Amino acid sequence: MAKRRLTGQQQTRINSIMALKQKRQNKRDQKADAKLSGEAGPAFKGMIIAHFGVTLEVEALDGPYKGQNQRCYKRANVPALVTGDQVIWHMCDDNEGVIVAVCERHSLLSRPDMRGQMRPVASNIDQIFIVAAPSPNTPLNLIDRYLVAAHGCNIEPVIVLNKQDLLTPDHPLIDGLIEYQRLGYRCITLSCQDEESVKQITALAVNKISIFVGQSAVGKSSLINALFSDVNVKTNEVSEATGKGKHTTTTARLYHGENGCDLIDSPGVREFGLWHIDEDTLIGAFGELNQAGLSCKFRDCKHKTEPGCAVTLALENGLISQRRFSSFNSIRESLNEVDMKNG
Ligand SMILES: Nc1nc2c(ncn2[C@@H]2O[C@H](COP(=O)(O)OP(=O)(O)OP(=O)(O)O)[C@@H](O)[C@H]2O)c(=O)[nH]1
Ligand SMILES: [Mg+2]
Ligand SMILES: [Zn+2]
Repeated sequence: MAKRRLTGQQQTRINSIMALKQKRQNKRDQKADAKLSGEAGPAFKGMIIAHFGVTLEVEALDGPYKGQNQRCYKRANVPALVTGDQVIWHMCDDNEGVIVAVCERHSLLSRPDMRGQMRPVASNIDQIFIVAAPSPNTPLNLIDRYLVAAHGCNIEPVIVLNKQDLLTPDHPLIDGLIEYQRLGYRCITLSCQDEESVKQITALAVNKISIFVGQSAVGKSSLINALFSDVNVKTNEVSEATGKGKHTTTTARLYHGENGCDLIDSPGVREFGLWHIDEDTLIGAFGELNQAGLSCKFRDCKHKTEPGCAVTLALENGLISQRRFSSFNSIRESLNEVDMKNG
């Protein structure tokens, strides 16, 4: 996790980029307001399928356009919208829609932006598929970060190890997954090249909205392609120069499958800042530490050098792994640092 304190110059630059973005957004919102200033037709329910800088793609959920995707703007008084949002919209004379309200969200996955402000990623999600792969290698600490984020927004995580065909028998992800399984997390191993193995996803996704998250090039879009024969999402190889992905997917998009299996493909991230998470949520996400910590002598024990620390004892006895404890400490240390997201 690359962390750096921002210099004054960097902060000013980020502020001016964000101000420019806000100005553009205001202009677009004003456009939507102007559209609706005339006669507004009937209101319909819709769902945000994808979000493009200027417009949103909305699937009509009722009325004469039911099942169709409609390009829409949003009114200025409507908060930032994301894929998965349920909205109320009107059709305008020029065949463009205007969103006038957003319905209450039952869940929201967010992450901090460059300025540390929370940005929603997708809403109304029931399940997060954390996609990992041996190439580009997914560090176990990144999986831990996603597990913390999932815990923080109360969404069920599933760890998906993709590219099984590239796994060597001694790869650290294998032991990592054995440990996650032992801790009670649902884990599946598959390869997009093996149709049968990919069906494990559909079996877990019936009547749910699920999202694929993970680094660039771990195969999130390839999974969508493997699962839906009628879609062909753009995919890209790992860069030979950097060994990293090329950030092929640029916007989160929802795909409908059979049996109410809705899957959201999302852009790859290199890092997942967690400074919106407090220490209680963090330790809550590390269930084994949380459990052992209940027996510490001091209620506010930091599990560092305190006497009577049950976490230290559990570490010595091998009940908590050194790897997870180090991961916990590194996330704890990063909670208050300014992070640069460059995913
Ligand atoms: N060997 C192997 N390659 C795979 C597998 N799944 C995906 N790939 C390849 O991995 C590369 C990256 O896949 P993508 O689906 O574009 O990855 P992504 O996670 O969507 O990446 P971003 O959109 O950049 O976030 C492509 O070249 C795929 O063909 C797999 O199971 N095995
Ligand atoms: Mg992709
Ligand atoms: Zn302790």
